[in-house]
Amino acid sequence: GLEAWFMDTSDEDQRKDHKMEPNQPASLEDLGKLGVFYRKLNADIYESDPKLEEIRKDQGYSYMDIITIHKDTLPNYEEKLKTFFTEHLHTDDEIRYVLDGRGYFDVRDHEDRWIRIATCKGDLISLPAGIYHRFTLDETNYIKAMRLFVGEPVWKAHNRPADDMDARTKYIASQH
Ligand code: KMT
Ligand code: NI
Repeated sequence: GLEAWFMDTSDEDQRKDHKMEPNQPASLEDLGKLGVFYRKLNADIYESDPKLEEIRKDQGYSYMDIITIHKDTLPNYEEKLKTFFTEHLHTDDEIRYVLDGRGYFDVRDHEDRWIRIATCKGDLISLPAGIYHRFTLDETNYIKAMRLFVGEPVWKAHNRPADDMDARTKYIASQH
């Protein structure tokens, strides 16, 4: 399954794992409490996977596209990586299904600590609207992911501080 841990506070290379010494794991239950959900699927059959179809139908994920993040394939690669790694929130859930490669999704917990979520091929992850988060490649520098969305996608990132936004206040309220 998926591995997650509380991050150290060093600001060296974002692509390193930033585990604490000793490691402080975060559990799926910790993540679930923050509204972060996770499923494992068979990414080898993503084009015709009945399990993925079922999730898309049940959750209303009508939109999907595929993003490949690699220096040779993504226009404005460096700039986009900076944007992804700037702490932000969205007005909608961020849903990603890793088809190949790997990457780190970092989310803030209730005490404003960073939890780093290591995702790899077959991981479907959903971050709730209003949660502060960021994304980085790891040292392999490559990920291919399906982006899923309910209805017309809204990619806009609202950088922190965005505490007065509806999405944020609703998220905070949902946490009590
Ligand atoms: C995002 O919104 O942060 C991204 O699309 C990058 C992560 S997708 C693996
Ligand atoms: Ni985001």
